[in-house]
Amino acid sequence: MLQTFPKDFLWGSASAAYQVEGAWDEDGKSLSIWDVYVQEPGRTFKGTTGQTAVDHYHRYKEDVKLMADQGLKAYRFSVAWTRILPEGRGAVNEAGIQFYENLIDELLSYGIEPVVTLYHWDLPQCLQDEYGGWESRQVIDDFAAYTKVLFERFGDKVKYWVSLNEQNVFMSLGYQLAAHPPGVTDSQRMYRANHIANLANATVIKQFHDMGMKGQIGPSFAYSPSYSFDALPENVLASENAEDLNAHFWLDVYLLGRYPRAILTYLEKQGVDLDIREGDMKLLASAKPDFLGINYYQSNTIKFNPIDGVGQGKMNTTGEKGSGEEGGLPGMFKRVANPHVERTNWDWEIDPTGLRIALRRLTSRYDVPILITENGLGEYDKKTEDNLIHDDYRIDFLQKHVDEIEAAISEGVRVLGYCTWSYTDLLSWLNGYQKRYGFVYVDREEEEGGPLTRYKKDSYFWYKDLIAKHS
Ligand code: BGP
Repeated sequence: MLQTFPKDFLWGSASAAYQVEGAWDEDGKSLSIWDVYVQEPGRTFKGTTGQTAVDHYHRYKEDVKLMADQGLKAYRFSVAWTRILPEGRGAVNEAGIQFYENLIDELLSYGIEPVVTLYHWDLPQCLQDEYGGWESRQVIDDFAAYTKVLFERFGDKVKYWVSLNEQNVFMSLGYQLAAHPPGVTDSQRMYRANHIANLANATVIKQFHDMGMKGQIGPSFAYSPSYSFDALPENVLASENAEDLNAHFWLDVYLLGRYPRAILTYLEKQGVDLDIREGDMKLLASAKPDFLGINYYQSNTIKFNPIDGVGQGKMNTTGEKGSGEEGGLPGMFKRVANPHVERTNWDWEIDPTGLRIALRRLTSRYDVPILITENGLGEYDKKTEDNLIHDDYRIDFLQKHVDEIEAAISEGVRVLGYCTWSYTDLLSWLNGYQKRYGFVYVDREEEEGGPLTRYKKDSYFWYKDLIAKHS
């Protein structure tokens, strides 16, 4: 019999603090590395910031009411470390706790399950200044102390916790490609900081289990399965390289407690030293996530890349279709356009089957329950004069992904839930406000200001019907 979505499936949607909250300097919050980074000229599309974002901090009740009316079962959001511990460690800011307590209570009053992300990229700037943030092992203790506060304060109300959001993205973009803070291009520093982030992630998962918390915890990972462009053996080998370096390098650590051997060997040949110290591997092996969160947007099609081949290509952050470039790692692989799929205006490949492939691969390799923590379509949306938003392209995108999840479930994959990205429109880190993802349209332009009024898109009603059908 075809298995379908279980009755307790978490039909959800997601956001992150910096992208929705605004109130960047209110109620005792200190600055995060993103608050500072966006102020440097040329860092983001048209200099957009999250200073006001979509003002969720002040409008959370209205947003939760929209969720409740839609029948949403789960809402994934992140906590801003800078609201809880403005000095990065030490004294707790009760106003910060109060905001999240209110949000959690509001969700629970409508029967919506809170899914709390501990870290979605907004490290306190003071820790960056004091010891270089993720480049110092001091961050492990500080992250553990911050998360302990959250576990103690919200542990009786929150059952699902996400540890680090997309460590692969904030490390690569932060330390190799200089596209995220701290804006570094140094592979040695990236790999060392990444190892420290692995230790921090493991420490917090272990702490959660040692504290006897009732819920479940796991990291969320940006997974784009690699496909070989064709059957040319050197392209197939390049695709293995990409899968090992882009995915297993993180996922094996989370779920198997070790780094993939081929990548360790490769890094050694490159002269990269991860600075693995005594006890590190034991710690990594001792902290098993209860589930794996995956953020799926697209797949990666891979070809051989010679040693003098392409390096990092330009990202399309403007929404000008076709402006993104091929990119890769010389001697290892390069990413090329998949001729079989369509692309968005930001050149992201639309590949619903890739989600099923992702779920199948991860289940075969790790056999762990999976929570889809993000999946969605960033596009230009137009509001009509009578305040309607006909985002049929988004409905089509999401419906096809849901169908593939259902197929994967019927093939034995354990999926806990599906959080679309995103609930309301919000700030896209590098792409501004014009790249919209939400079920709920927010009336604002790139510049600060705008009425910030919420409008339900057609996709809002589509998801409402879908949830009702499966409840
Ligand atoms: C993920 C992030 C999200 C979100 C999403 C969409 O990598 O976890 O925070 O931003 O991607 O990406 P973008 O905003 O670049 O279109």
